[in-house]
Amino acid sequence: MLDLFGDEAPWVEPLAEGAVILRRRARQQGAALLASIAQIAAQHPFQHLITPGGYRMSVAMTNCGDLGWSSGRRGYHYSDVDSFNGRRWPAMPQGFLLLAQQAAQEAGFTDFQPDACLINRYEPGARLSLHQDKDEKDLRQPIVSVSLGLPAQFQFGGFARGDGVQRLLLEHGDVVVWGGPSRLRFHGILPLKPGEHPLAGPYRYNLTFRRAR
Ligand code: MD3
Ligand code: FE
Repeated sequence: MLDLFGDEAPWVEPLAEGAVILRRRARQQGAALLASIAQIAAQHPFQHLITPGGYRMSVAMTNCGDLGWSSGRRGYHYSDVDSFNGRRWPAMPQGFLLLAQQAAQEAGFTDFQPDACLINRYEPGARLSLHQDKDEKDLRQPIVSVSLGLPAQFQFGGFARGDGVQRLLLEHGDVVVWGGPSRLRFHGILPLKPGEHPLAGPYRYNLTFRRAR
């Protein structure tokens, strides 16, 4: 049934060892999460980072929490200040933290204490090429991702760049917990198709909660 009010019950889809999709898990909080994102971005604007190789990323990013992820001449790193304005990242909103901890718990990861939340914004055509997330100190800690706004095709690969990839659609409110062996799988996002989302307009947003140190 068409879910205009976001009150359809979420459901669980196991994806791979250590990886679980909590479909629509964050739907009821979608508007509140987007409002918090707007507040964060008003102080720490979304920016298109320049990769160490000199390319401008098509995805725009900002962060909240004790640490934020960014790139610079030294490569990718976590930093306690935003290089755009030299100020500390805003605190993680209570609703963000609670959602991330509850989702981790539901996937079997107790005691997840994220200290970083990377916020990605995709505009039509924006993509994220296959990569691994391994800048965090303790790779036994999971990553929790929350998708909002326009849907995107997600690529879930293996442990080497050349391994085959599985494709799946991530939609508004979908939460995924990536832990165990899945923590080091290659993954990416195919170019976003243009559209208009009732709450997010022409964008897709993705929150990733991490324990960076
Ligand atoms: C699988 N973000 O920020 S979220 C990233 O939709 C990132 O913006 C994508 O990859 C996005 O690093 C994908 C899903 C995701 C996040 C982290 C993972 C999948 C993951 C870490 C390990 C394995
Ligand atoms: Fe990633």
